[in-house]
Amino acid sequence: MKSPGGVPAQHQQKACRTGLAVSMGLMPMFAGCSAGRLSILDAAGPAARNIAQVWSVMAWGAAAILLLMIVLTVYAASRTPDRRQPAPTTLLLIGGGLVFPGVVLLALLAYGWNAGDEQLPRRAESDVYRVEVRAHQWWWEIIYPQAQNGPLYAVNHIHVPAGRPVYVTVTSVDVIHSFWIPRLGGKIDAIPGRINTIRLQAPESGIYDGVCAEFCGAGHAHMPLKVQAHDEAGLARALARLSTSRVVP
Ligand SMILES: [Cu+2]
Repeated sequence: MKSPGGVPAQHQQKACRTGLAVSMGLMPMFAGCSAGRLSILDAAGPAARNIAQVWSVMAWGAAAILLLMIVLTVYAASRTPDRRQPAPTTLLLIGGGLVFPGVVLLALLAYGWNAGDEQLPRRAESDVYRVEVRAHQWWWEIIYPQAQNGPLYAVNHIHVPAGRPVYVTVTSVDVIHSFWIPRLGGKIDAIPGRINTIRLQAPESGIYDGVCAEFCGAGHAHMPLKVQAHDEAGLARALARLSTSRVVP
């Protein structure tokens, strides 16, 4: 039996069943995205919120374009070809192949550019808390250069004030790593011989987990780190427990 468009009905039913099965298979995957200690969609700071918004815009935009493509494909597959009226191929190629993706990508570039700026230090920003991070295979050396009685040192655990911008300067002593606290902001590469800075802000006291986001050798999966945000008194107590000389794990 054929549908009015000439496509066998059993083929259409099979395509629908396949689409439904794929959609249902993907649902549990997306359900796991919304919360969790390393989820970018459970954003806590302003920089991470911007990234989550870009993700949402891209995801819903891509879904809308995919839906449009499916509708056009079904229409093209089901219509009866009219040999007297050739398809407007030039219009389709220029409109669908150049203008449409060009407009979409330019709009996305402009939107994403702003979100990227949120991750970077700002000119003339005061009341900034500074921390230095040196990546090693496979641990993070934390240095507090502004501590009252000289620098303080720690391993894999960063203490910061809640509600204040924190500038984290990141470098590496061996290979390229990537510093990433997903709930507070984006990734920044730790590159030997270079210093990169990322601006983070924790809205309230608590622990925000991080990882190395760049494969850096056999121990890559075992170099987690934590950012712990405190109120003023809590931060002073935490810093008082740190070492005044370099430490290793
Ligand atoms: Cu790594």
